[in-house]
Amino acid sequence: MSPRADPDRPPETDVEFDVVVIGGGFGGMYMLHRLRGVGMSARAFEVADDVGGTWYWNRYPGARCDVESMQYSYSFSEDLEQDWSWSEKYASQPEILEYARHVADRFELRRDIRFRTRVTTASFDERAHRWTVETDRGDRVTGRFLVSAVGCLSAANLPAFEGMDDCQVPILHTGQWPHRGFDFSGLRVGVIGTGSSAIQSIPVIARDAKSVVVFQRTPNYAVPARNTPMNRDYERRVKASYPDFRALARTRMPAFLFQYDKRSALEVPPAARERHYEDYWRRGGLGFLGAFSDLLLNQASNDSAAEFVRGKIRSVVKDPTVARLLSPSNVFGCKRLCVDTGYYETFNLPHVSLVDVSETPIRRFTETGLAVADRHYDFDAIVCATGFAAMTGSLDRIRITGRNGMTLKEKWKAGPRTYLGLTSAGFPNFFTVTGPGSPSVLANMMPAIEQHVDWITHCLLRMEEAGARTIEPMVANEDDWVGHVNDVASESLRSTCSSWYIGANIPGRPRVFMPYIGGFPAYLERCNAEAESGYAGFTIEGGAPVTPPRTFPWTTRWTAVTSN
Ligand code: N01
Repeated sequence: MSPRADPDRPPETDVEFDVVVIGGGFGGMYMLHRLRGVGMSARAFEVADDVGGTWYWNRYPGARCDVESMQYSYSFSEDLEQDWSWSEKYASQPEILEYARHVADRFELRRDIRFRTRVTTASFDERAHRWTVETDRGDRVTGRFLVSAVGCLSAANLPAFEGMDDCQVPILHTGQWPHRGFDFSGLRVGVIGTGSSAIQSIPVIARDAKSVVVFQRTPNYAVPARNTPMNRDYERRVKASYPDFRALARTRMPAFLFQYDKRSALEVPPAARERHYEDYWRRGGLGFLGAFSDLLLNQASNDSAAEFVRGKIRSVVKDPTVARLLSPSNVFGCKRLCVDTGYYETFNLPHVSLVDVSETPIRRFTETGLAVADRHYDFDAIVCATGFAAMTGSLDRIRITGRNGMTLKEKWKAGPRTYLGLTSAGFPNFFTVTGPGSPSVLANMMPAIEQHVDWITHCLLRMEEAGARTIEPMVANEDDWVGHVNDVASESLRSTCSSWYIGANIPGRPRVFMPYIGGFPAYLERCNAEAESGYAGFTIEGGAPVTPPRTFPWTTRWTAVTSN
């Protein structure tokens, strides 16, 4: 019987591991694989009943990755890279989940994962120098090291609307979609939100539904995906030189390849600039942000791109009032740029309408629908595409206690404080994969995950070799890093709006730009330098001096760890 099919497994108590891993998404899976490769014992816990993380939960109609399939995949195994074949330029959620399952099968990862299990507490025992981890299934295990791979967009944000509990209409959240699917045929559907999840799902829901009413608080910019079936010739060419292709991608700010123009938008005359935007629009995808180098740095440049996209919205949406409502006025790309397939066109359909709730918010849920201002909307289903408590939401749900009884939540109450987005002072032997303060959501997640996991694995090996007990960052270095993360954020127009990047979507959260916006290459160099210095930015207790890894540099292609 596979571990995931065992709902009645007995709790594990008093079992010791080298490493306890939280999460069975792409981060947790690769962490397990690496640890196994270097002979360290590990136990991973995962809430879901299978691997896949974000791609396990986000099963809403139209869910799809907006990083190209050939780049949104693991690079650690050449055989895997060569064997797996994507069917489309941008993979759909079912296909990515299938890929995750394939990886789990291929590397036999499930045997070290306990599914349907939520980690509730993790406490560092300062005398034993070990983490004790407890779960909602009664497990109590210990690890010398604790690695969080809980994901950045995993804690669903379901706003507490009044009357929700009494609502008789099915309420769905895009990030917690029912696994049996949901049939919208002939139904009156309300959708709350107009972020990426809504923009992907609305056109698909509208195909079946009798009517769709979209409640929009803030319009978002969306560029066309231009998804196509996989071009097999392109696939062959990439596979013929995959290592070079990946290495090149790692030299780019977001760790994926796209056409990037080094000029400022302002140095190009208006007519030529318009043609240039047209060209990028025709290509589609997130690469639109690469049309000029200063779109996120210079307000006037940004305005030119914003106006171009608003012009596109006006040219597609027939009703001028609806077009105006759908047109954002804020900084282009400040909130995460959305990638769509037929989103704006959907508002030309007679059974799709848009309700502006920016001035008059949704007042309450009722038994049969929603009340906004003095109007009531009857629905057969309500979709909340209302996003996530991003970056720290999943960690906040676990009581993580470090030195002197300090919890991580308490330490981070004014905003996350990490060194390199990997570690946090006062929490020895604790690592976060794609945590706040790392490029994470601003980068292609797959290389971001691989780089973190490899860095952590190298570090653990060096610790083992030196016989060291604990490692944690020095407060001064953490303060410097937090300052640097803030400084680079303040140079970008991305820090200027109420986005989930700064926690603004959740009432009461501190407003701090959480991901590292300095780019993947600069970040990689910093992490390399830290390791090459023998982890000079850390306090390491016990054992001989910890030596740098032997397999550097990782400048363009870090070396996989298979032995020490
Ligand atoms: O969530 P969001 P998402 N009343 O936070 C609205 C990734 N992702 O799930 O902007 C009314 O972006 C809210 O309004 P406002 C990607 O990184 C990737 O769509 O706060 N409305 C907003 O419109 C993405 O950025 C893909 O004013 C309320 C919406 O709900 C991230 O996940 C696909 C409200 C939430 O938008 C999150 O995207 C999907 C309220 N009380 C997701 N509360 C890819 O393509 C919230 N809203 C790879």
